[in-house]
Amino acid sequence: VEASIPEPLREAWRKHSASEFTTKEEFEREFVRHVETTLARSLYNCDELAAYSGTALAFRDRLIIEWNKTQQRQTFTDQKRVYYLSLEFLMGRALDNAMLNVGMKDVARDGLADLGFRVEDAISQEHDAALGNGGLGRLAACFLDSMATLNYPAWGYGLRYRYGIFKQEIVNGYQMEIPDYWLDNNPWEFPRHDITVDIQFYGHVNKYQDEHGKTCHSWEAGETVQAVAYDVPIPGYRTKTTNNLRLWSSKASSGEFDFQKFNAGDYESAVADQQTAETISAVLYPNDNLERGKELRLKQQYFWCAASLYDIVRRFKKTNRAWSEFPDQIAIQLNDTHPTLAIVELQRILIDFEGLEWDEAWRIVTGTFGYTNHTVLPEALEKWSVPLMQNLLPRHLQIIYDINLFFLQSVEKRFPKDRDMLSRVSIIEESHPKMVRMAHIAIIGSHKVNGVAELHSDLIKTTIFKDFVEIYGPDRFTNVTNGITPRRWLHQANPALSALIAEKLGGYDFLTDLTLLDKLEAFVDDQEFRKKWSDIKANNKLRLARLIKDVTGYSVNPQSLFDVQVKRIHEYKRQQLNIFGVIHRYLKLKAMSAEERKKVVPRVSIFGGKAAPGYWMAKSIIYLINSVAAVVNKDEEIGDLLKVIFIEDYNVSKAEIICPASDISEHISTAGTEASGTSNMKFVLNGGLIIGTCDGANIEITREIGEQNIFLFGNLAEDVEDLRHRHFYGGFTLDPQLKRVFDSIKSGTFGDASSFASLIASIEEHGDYYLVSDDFNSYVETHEMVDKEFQNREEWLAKSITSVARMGFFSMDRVTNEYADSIWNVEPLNVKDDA
Ligand code: OX2
Repeated sequence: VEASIPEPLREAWRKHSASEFTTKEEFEREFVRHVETTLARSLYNCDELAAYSGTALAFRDRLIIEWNKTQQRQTFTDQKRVYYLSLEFLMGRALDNAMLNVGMKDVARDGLADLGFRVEDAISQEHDAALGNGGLGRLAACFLDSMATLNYPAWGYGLRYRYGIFKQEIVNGYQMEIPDYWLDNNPWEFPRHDITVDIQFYGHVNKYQDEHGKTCHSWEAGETVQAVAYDVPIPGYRTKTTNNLRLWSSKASSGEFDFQKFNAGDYESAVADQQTAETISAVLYPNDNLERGKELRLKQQYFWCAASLYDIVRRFKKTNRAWSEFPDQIAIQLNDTHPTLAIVELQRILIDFEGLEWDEAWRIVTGTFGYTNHTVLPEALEKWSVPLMQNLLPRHLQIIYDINLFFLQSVEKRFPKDRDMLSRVSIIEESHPKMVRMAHIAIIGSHKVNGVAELHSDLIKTTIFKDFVEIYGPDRFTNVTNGITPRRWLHQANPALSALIAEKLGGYDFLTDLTLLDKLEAFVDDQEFRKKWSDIKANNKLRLARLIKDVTGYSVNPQSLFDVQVKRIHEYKRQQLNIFGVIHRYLKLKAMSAEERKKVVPRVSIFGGKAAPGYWMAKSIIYLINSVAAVVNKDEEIGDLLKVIFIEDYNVSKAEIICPASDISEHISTAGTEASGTSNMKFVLNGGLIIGTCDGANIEITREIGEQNIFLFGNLAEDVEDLRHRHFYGGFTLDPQLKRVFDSIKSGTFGDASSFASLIASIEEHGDYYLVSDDFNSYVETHEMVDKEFQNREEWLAKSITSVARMGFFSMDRVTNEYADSIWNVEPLNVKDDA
């Protein structure tokens, strides 16, 4: 490629090629240039938002220079690449991360100070990029950080939603949803108006014979929409690698903006078509662990899969390789079943357009894809109705039926006459209407299926995917326990702790090799170190107390035990168990004498998280938390002994303040329901202890840090089925302490009891599916132990330090390397300094 450009031309380009600022002066020059020209502002009207934008633009220039070089390097070396397909990328803010990853935060801080700004103020102007619901989307973001840091040639593909996850406001205790229009002032994306793909929907399939008599299919579209690429640079930490996140935006395809209508004077309806096309990428569906089968959601999925595959295939074809080499060049990872249509789309491209035979095409497809499962909850498993799919994607449905036919024929051969097995594993569920089971396509069309924590990976093999283990053998199924990026979740969120660790370990290498943290154990008894450690926690608690004051108006005593549960509100995550526990504590406090109260450890119970807008029970839980807060927080008799806080609009940037400030955090899902959890890791990595059930990654955290350093309680996953059965057939007895809690709610202590009736009924009357009553006693007792142990500050501190020292396993870098070795078969790219 290079040789095709004449030397003088290359020379001219080289001479004027953009260069990166490296000094404070250069940064200031770039900053002022952007403020004055790009933003058309001046010294006199440069406010904090403009200071943010100017800084962001200066850093963006740096990133894009490295981005260009990285893309060239990856094209020239022509190694196998990874494509990570995720409908969600919960990125949070980019500026702080970019500054830290390129190692220029101090330069920016000093430069901004010269110009009259504080770097923290500039950083806090940025709007979170919140293109995700919770853990699944944040995991995708951590992947991007790790893949770039480890120099993997990797791209993310997603949707460029105009509206991210809604903003949550609490009004009179209730959740209100405000649209999150986040794209104004977003300097981090590069529109690629030249990279577009026409995506078709609806219509019908023509069958015909080609000149060799072979039966062929062509899909005549009923509607065409255009996908436009927007690129977001992803800088690695301390490396030149800057990878790409490509997000697709929808608009009317150029042919579609109907000039006939326009010429006929029907301008309004021509514009209306345009708007219809744009709705495809308009909004992120705000459900976590729930699928609702909406047509627009299926349109989003196909739009994004088809555009991404077109792009991937186009890039592959430029290399002029044989199709059989496709899986040696490309690995595609499916983040849950949301991108499953990519499997069908690749098969369609290979047989309908490239003329491959079915078997050859299918070998390529299965060699390319890997599928990550994130849940066993039945309500989250995707199914699409056959009539819906027939209408929207007629050719894909035919291919799905063919995949199913060949698959079932092979199963039939191995398990002759096992009709039940055939109907269980069929892609098509024989219901009314018939449904397409996306997880079955994902398993059949991938060479590896993985769960996200050991217990979860065992559960999928023994429950929902048991038959497939029999069919394919255990090797198709594997576990890769989740992790988190220490760059954002330690270095960025907790700079003081990161600096203290660096001081002890002689530098920041632990940020790229988190197992080095184990060297901290040698300092557990070092008094000076312990003092600094506990001062840092105290400061982080102060920082959170200020945030609490800002967003709720409540003042909390930073000396109290900070007890935090922040995550999506969901019955299986059991925020109801937590708030019932808080009520129990309140009732106990009320019954105490003044003398007894003196011995009580003051506590702040902190909640945060969004409920899906249509999830009534989750919204009732939020309302109960706020109703309890309203009563408890103004009870003068109780004062600082108990405060209840709901932090509205929990998001990534708030998590960065909350995680470093916990004494204890709660990960208390019904055993067997939380696939992994990742905030548990963030809290422990920041020196907080956790209270949790034997669920998801809590189990492996316990294995790593030792059971003396974690507060475990509750029933085990293996007992859950039995208990549920007993609730229905053996009669149900409510835990007596929980009964007292319910009695106080029913008597109106926290306002109109009818608001909480369904919450209580789900436990008392409807079988207590999530085992709140079964676990209540153990939960309450464990909290009493927490209170006791918190009073022994020295012991507590030792636990905190020891736990952090043992968290190396949960680095996202370990996770990424495991995927690379056991699923993708890709190598990192060697990044030379001169490249
Ligand atoms: C979440 C899971 O609920 C959580 O346990 C896990 O840590 C996270 O994914 C990342 O693996 N939607 N969100 C999830 O699963 C689904 C489906």
